[in-house]
Amino acid sequence: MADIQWFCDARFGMFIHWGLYAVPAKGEWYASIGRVPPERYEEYLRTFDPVDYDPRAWARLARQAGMKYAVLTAKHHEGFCLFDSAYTDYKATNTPAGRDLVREYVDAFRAEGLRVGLYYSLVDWHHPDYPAYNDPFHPMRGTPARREERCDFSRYLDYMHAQVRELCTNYGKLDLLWFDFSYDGHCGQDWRAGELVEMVRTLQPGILLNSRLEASGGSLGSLLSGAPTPWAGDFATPEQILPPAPLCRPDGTPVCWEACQTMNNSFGYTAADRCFKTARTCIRQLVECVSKGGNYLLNVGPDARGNIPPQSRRILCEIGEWMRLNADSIYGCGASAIPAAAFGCRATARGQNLYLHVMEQPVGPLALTGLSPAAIRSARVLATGAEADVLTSGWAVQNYPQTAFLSLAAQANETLPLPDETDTVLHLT
Ligand code: H79
Repeated sequence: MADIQWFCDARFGMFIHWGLYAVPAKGEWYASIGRVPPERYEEYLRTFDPVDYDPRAWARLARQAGMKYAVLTAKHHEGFCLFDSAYTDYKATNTPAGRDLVREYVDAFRAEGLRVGLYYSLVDWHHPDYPAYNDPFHPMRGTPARREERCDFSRYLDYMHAQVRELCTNYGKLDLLWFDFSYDGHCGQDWRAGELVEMVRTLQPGILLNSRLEASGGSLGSLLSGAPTPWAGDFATPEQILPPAPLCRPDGTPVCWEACQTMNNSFGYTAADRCFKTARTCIRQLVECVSKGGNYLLNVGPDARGNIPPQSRRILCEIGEWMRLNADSIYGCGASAIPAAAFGCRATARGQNLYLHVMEQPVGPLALTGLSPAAIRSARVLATGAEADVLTSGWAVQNYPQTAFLSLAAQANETLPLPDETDTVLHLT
């Protein structure tokens, strides 16, 4: 049985997009957007030389940021494999790296105590048996080519299944497999998904699967329906969008989900994209996910030498500083009985613990509308332990008995610091 509890408790993971696309440095969709012919793209095999690849350093960075798991692109849409597959020459062993880069990642992240996941693209722009002509995304789309006559999708499926078998056999216990993605004519059983899932779950009992054997970033699949397919996966994967409320089935059962998000506007390393979010924005997105019962998979795109961009490292360090003081409001937490966003705060909860992420410095006391003062046993700033008093007198208290007013002033004249760079978390029990 898939053990989803660790995943829901973890809440925060690292997505790593790394492949040949790091060489042209224009993002992982470059082959498609630039309509780069395979012969030309293959030249990156000779120039992908990751001399700085240090997965242990990546893993430390992830751990120090407070991330509990990671997902690395073993193969992205370009078709290049970071692992030593027996079924293709288009792989890391045939680059100057000359070795299996997935194995080093798996070993390093395990050694740092993180759960290990692999991303595997169902889409493949390099394999000759992956149809191109009518595919809206394929680099060779629309090109009149004899290629299509020889193209046999069932042979591609054999290849794809064989590679997934390799990933599930050669790297010890995997915690998670992340397929990407389904679209017109390539969805569910078109991938022979039933057979694939059975194989994966046999080889890796307990592994978690995402939803994209039948879904994409913009669709969530049958996981949210009353009757999920056997290949619906264990968690939904909204991409570059956050659901407005917790996800659930028609009968109200919550559905696990994980939002993947970029730090700039690209997953794969993009030299020109310097449009990075602030750490505070990332923290707020993490908190928003948790407040709606979801996970946050934050992406890094290492360059072709194997370096995570300095902007990304900095964001992760800053998130780590916040997490060291506030992680209790993240791990094991989920949606609370009060709305995800209320009182100008975001609320996360774990059992009897309610965490209010104060996103705006209130004018005077913080008014918790609908939360009776008697219901609050204790209110403290999570990071410092400083007490926040529940007001017991004054016109507001007299006129709004069903509203608790939290004074953020520890003593009469001393306002608790609510720093500008990060949100303050109030811990209520
Ligand atoms: O691996 C990351 C993306 O490359 C991949 N999923 C995440 C995890 C992904 N596959 N498909 N999509 C994302 C959605 C496709 C969006 C597109 Fe486009 C819109 C393809 C063409 C137009 C994005 C924007 C890519 C090119 C322009």
